Amino acid sequence: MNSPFIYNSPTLSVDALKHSIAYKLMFSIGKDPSIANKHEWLNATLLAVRDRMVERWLRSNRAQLSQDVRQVYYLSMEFLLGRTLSNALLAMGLYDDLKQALDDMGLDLDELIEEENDPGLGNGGLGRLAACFLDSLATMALPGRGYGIRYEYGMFAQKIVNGQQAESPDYWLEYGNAWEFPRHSTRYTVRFGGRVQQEGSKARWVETEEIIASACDQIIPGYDTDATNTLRLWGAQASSEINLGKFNQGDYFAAVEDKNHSENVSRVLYPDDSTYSGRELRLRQEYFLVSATVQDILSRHWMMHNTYDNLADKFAIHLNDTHPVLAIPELMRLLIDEHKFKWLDAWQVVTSVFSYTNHTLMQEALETWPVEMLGKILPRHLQLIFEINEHFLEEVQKKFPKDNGLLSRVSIIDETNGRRVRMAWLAVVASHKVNGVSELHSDLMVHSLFADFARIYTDRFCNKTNGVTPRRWLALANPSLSKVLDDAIGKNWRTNLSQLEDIKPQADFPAFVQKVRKAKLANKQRLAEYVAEHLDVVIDPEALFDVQIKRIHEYKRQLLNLLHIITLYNRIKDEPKVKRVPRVAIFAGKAASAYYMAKHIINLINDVAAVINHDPDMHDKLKVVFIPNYSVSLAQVIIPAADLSEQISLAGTEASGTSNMKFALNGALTIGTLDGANVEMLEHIGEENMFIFGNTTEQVEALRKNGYNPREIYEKDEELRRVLTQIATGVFSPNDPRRYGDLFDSLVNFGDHWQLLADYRSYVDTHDRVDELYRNPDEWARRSIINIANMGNFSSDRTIQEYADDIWDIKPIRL
Ligand code: 26W
Repeated sequence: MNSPFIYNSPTLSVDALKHSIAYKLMFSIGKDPSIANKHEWLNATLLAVRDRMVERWLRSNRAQLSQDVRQVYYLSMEFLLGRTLSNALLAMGLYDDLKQALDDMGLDLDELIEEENDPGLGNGGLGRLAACFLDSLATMALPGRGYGIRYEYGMFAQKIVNGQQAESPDYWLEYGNAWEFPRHSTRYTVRFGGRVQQEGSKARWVETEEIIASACDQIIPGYDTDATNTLRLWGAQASSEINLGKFNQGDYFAAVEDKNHSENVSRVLYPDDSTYSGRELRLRQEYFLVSATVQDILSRHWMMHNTYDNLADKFAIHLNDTHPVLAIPELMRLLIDEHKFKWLDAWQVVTSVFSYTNHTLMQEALETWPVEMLGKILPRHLQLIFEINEHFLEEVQKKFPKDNGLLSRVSIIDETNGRRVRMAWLAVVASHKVNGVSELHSDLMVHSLFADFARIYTDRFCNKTNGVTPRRWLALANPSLSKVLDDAIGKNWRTNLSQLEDIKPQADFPAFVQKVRKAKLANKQRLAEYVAEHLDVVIDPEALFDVQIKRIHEYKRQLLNLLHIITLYNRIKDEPKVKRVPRVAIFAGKAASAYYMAKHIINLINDVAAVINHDPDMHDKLKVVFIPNYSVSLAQVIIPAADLSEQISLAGTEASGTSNMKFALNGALTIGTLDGANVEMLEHIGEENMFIFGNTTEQVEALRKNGYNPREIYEKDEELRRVLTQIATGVFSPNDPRRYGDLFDSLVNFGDHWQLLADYRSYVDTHDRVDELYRNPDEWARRSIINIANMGNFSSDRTIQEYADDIWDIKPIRL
């Protein structure tokens, strides 16, 4: 079966695939083909495809071991991978053969692909970035592994009920997960609680409660290469199946409860991005991830080298935000308590292996743990953190003896706020590199959040602008545009995105422009079908698709978008006869379950949609849709269909954004503020080809400092006043006219924290320019092509190359 000949010959490959799918169905799933359902066929197919990848995987692993290269371990509480089957087929070039094979068996591959569940093991940008990075690492044959948690429940499923978000649990493992390899023998004990017993200078952590972390591996295929990496996810198991003591005392239920308690650690993803919750279970999850991971890294190192003397030469550990920061004291603890390292030697290792990415400057998202809670759950780690802090403060004191106040500002322990441990500070002190995710964000980082640290550590901070993988976000998501590109410039853009520049000259050739337009139209039709089927709303594929899809958050300003839509509504109402550019405003995104304002905004979007979509005057001019349950797979359908990409966060608040890149890569034009990576996109795309509006970071700051009076804007701008009054008086919620009074107040009376009103006029006027351009479809398409052509820089391959060179010091393996 493993003769390369089989894979080289299409017919044999098709036959072999048919054979192995049937074989898997019978012998792994245990089902008769005549009665198997779709899920069973899907699982059989996944297993058959996986087999074809295992060989590469083993070869890759063997090469990594024998070449003994430096590795990176990427620690993240979230990996938002998206569906695996289509991606694996793309990576291996197996799509056509499999389609044929399934066709011969009376099955439809595209239907099976849609049947696969989309594991939502992340909240948004940060988790998806981790997934793009894994894809790039593998594709570039860079030795790296991801480490995360195998949550049983991912991001909640969102439904819209009476215009409001309703959450339900996402048990993504319902039909099993054919793709993973449980590693029943790769298990580590993770301990919590207890106390520290001092024996001379030696500390012993005793009387702990124990949980088992058990590994589950996923193959991460590289595109068009043998190189294949691993994502290892940890699941929690009770250390003894049930508490035998309690069981023997006859208390069966208490015994089973204990088991459940332990296993809760990997039960569910925290569905909150950007507000820190400080809950004990979250702390346990974070420690669970890092303890199992660091033990695994050390044991693998020992297996390969039989010594711990060369740790820092052999691996780098990357912290995706502060969530895995406890890896720092955990590595210290293991080296000192278990492997007899001296404190300073352990610290030397720590500061050479760790690096950390910051993904947000927002105060409310910064993790700090109460000293008391940390001391209760991880007493030994708290002790080590105090020691790290002492060493660090001593060093600072020596370097800046005269700076009063510096010590308390940089102390890892925040004494001003009921004694808390500042995780970001710990990350900065222990890492040799700290990076932000766009030039603007990295700049702000060293001038605001980490300003003191930038003085202390002058060459620690750097920028690594985010990127996205062209495999999933162009080749997979947009087959029609991919085909146009392949015909024009060949297929190599998949691994060398800068080649897209070669389409530039064609932007002036009508034939090429027509092809690009046709591809876009096909994608818009695909989305229109989805909307018709799932929302029962008819949208016209010829209309301008104006799209904002991302987490619902006040700083991202979905509400500003809505103010513009209501403005359009009023204009149409006032002059129904005037010919206009037809528009469909498309929203999608989840709100954290405890985030009142975000949920309220979802409600308003749906209320506005109901009014507009039922108004005959709006009929072919304006529609609003909120597509529920946003996910990676939905993004793959929506993004290629967008004409206009809304990237309208308040300047200085969005660290980078990554959907901005995905949209432009798929030929949408951007309307956006000078925020996050929009700034760099502008540098590449040129201002003629982007719609930039609104205040800059400096202007936002100035308003904050010198006083900002939203009420004045409200009173002066007649169109705006009308819109806000309508919201406040129940025009969109006639049965509950006061429903949005608080939204009105937050904007007009309570300071408009995200400065929507300050940017409203320039936003609306810029949208008028959008309309004007859309009236000229060829010119629109030409600019869209210029956008695509200039996106080369925003491949995650570029980002990962920079991490590999400047932070991790890793090189590709030879295969
Ligand atoms: C502790 C709660 C919590 C959970 C998640 C706080 C913060 C987060 C993340 C940092 C939120 C996040 O996903 N940030 C996004 O990261 C992307 C990848 O770098 C950026 O493109 C987005 O701008 C940033 O908001």
